[in-house]
Amino acid sequence: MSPMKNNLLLVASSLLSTAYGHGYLTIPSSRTRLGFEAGIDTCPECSILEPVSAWPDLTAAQVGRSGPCGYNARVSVDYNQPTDYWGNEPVVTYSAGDIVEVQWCVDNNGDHGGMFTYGICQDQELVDLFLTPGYIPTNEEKQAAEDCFLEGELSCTDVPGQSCGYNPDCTAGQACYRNDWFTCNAFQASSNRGCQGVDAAPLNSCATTIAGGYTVTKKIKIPDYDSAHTLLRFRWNSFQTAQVYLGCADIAISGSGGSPTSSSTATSTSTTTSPSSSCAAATSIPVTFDAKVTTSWGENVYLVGSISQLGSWSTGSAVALNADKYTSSNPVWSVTLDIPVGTSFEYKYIKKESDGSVIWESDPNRSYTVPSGCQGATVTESGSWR
Ligand SMILES: *[C@@H]1O[C@H](CO)[C@@H](O)[C@H](O)[C@H]1NC(C)=O
Ligand SMILES: [Cu+2]
Repeated sequence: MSPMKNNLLLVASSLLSTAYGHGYLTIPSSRTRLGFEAGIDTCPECSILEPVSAWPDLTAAQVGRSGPCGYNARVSVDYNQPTDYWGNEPVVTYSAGDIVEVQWCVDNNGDHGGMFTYGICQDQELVDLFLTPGYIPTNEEKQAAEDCFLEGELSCTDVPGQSCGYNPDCTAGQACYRNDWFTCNAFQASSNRGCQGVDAAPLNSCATTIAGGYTVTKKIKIPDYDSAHTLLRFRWNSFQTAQVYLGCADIAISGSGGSPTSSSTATSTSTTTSPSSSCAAATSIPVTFDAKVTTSWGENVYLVGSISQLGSWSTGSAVALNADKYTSSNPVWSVTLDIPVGTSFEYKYIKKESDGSVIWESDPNRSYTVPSGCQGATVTESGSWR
């Protein structure tokens, strides 16, 4: 990056940091996303609670008018209340115990670092206040719900093998308790400040209105809870600015004992308008497989699995990963494959030795379902050799 461009970025981000865009929950479709797609919200990444003492005390900020679901002061939209465009029915049904992929979108000028978390409040009466058409919860009710969402925090580390460097699971002193951006460099760094995200997702892999967005994809574990209509709350405590960003998606959870095949895929229900009018649905999505595998010289890593693109379990047809990102401290092998949305498959990583022999990962098989998304969306599936 040239010094010139770097200076421009510095200026732009300092000017924009209080006024403009940051991030919002996109999968499952949040109320904010639906408001954006319905044309009601001109800046979905701009629902901001400020000023607050957001860092490092992650829970101290009172939510006030923002509530758990966000208030966008630029357009005076209160997402804590249902409208014709959101809040009347769930956008997705999960099963208790499911591990599902969720995603939010961060603006390229608003990557303020910090930590993000998801929560589900299991007090249905309280949540119902946010599902009642025509009713705006009081600030006290909003705070009570926020406290309940924080109590019902979905711990990042509940998902086996997930890397949790940006979630409040960790405490001061741990390596994950960090002050840098979600990007690969500290925001005080003089160069390479914007190298894109937790997932290394490309710019414009999701929609924002300021400088283009990139996705942040993680998995959450759905708690053992049953509700025909409740809320998934997303919260990002900014490090760089005294701000918190909040949003909710309307979801349903079929409790334990439900059919294990009831899916975790987004069965998007239509509301009064077509919420996806500004989002052309992708038929296939580039899925990046990042595998941490420490290898020695001459060893290579491959992906083999149950679909033809992954060699139908034949090691001779396995897909080679590349070591472009590999370092001794972060031994990542990677490959990106375009796979049709909704495809479910099982797979494993294998190592091929220089003498041609194959070393398999231990059981169980890994499994994956390609999520649905807008054209341009990307997802990353990260894992470590086992
Ligand atoms: C993994 O998948 C292969 C191929 O379908 C199957 O033979 C094997 O039993 C599976 N392993 C486990 C632990 O389920
Ligand atoms: Cu900002």
